[in-house]
Amino acid sequence: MLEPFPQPIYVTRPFLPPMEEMVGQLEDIWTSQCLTNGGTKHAQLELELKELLHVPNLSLFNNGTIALMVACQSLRLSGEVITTPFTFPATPHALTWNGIQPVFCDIDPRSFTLDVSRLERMITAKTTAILGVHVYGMPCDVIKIQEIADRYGLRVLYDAAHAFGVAVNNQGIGTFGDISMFSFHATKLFHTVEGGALTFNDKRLKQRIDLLKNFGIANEEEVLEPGINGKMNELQAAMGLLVARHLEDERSKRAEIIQTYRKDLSDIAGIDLVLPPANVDSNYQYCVIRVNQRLFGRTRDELHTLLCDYNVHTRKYFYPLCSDYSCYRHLPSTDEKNLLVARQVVREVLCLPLYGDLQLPDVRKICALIKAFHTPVRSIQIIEAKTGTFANTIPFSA
Ligand code: T4K
Repeated sequence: MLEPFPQPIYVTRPFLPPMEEMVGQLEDIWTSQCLTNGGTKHAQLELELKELLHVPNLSLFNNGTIALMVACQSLRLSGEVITTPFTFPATPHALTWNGIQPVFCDIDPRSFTLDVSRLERMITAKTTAILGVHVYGMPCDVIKIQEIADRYGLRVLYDAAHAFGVAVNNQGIGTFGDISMFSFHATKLFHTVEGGALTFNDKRLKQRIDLLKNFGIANEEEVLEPGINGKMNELQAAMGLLVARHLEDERSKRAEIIQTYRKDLSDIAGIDLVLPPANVDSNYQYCVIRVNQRLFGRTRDELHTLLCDYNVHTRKYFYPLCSDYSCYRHLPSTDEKNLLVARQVVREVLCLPLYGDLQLPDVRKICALIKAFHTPVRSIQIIEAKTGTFANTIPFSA
């Protein structure tokens, strides 16, 4: 008999370094009296992250959304930008805040990222860029996207909010396209409480990006552009330095949890664990399953509610599609027929709890619950009116 968990199990929990390590960082900050506007912690974190992410250039930000907005400004994007509807609201909103119209392209049924076979037909005379999202840390088809962008003279941006530490064929994910944005929100594998970064290959961008995130201030007497406040402060940077120290430990614990899910979910019909292809180094940011209602016997929404009743709080990331938000529904690209795959995927995916402190027996229990909720192909027994005996058994799927 499976009992509900006594305490809520959330989809994630932030990694917290030992408190005494943070106290040491705070002492440094108190001594320096430098709290923000580019202190030593900030400088050190930029250096460390360039190495960790295997990128040549990096600028830190106070969060990923502002970073993405600045990325658009730094490339002077305008008109229309093609992106995915299967993402967090920050992706299209960063475009809209720049006066750019998001154009939603359907997604690939396996990677859930932009379907490159449909990209070209979304390009118009107003298109200035493609904004791919490495959703759940699953890389976009970076090679084909670049080919298409080069053919049409478009810029390429990546929302790599979920992709810290991901590599494709041993190449850091932040080296593809013109600019990539990483989120360092508390819910991410690597975090600075709130925070983010832009990475880019062209070193000339560094000066412009750093100018834009500091109000456009060049020096005490010159303001060159209408910039914004996107600066990461010293307390955020200090947290980042500590989280970085423990990153590999957190990542390997998550890898073990994913292996446990993989094993225990493998024999449940209609439940597929979503995993990246073999040439990708995963960061284990999310544990995503896809629910096939016909085989599992229940919908994704039913499974979500049932788990909730047992105190397991999964998330339907990223339902609803951005194209279904009231602020975007009027756009031509939100047409039902344009987004068939995204519409199906968004009804079938569920993010299960995943964080380093999640105990393996709890993972096994979550899997056992899912197994218990599985309703095999049901049978209706039709009783013949005349004889009262069982005449037939008709299998059907829900
Ligand atoms: N692009 C993409 C593709 C993104 O996914 C995101 C952010 C962005 C851009 C923007 O980056 P940032 O500007 O945020 O850097 C969370 C995060 O707030 C958000 O950063 C993230 N994506 C998104 C996928 O997840 P919510 O609204 O789901 O968070 P919340 O508060 O419901 O937290 C989820 C669970 O985590 C809670 O049930 C409990 C646990 N939790 C959360 C926090 C904040 C804790 O245990 N402690 C905590 O402090 O958005």
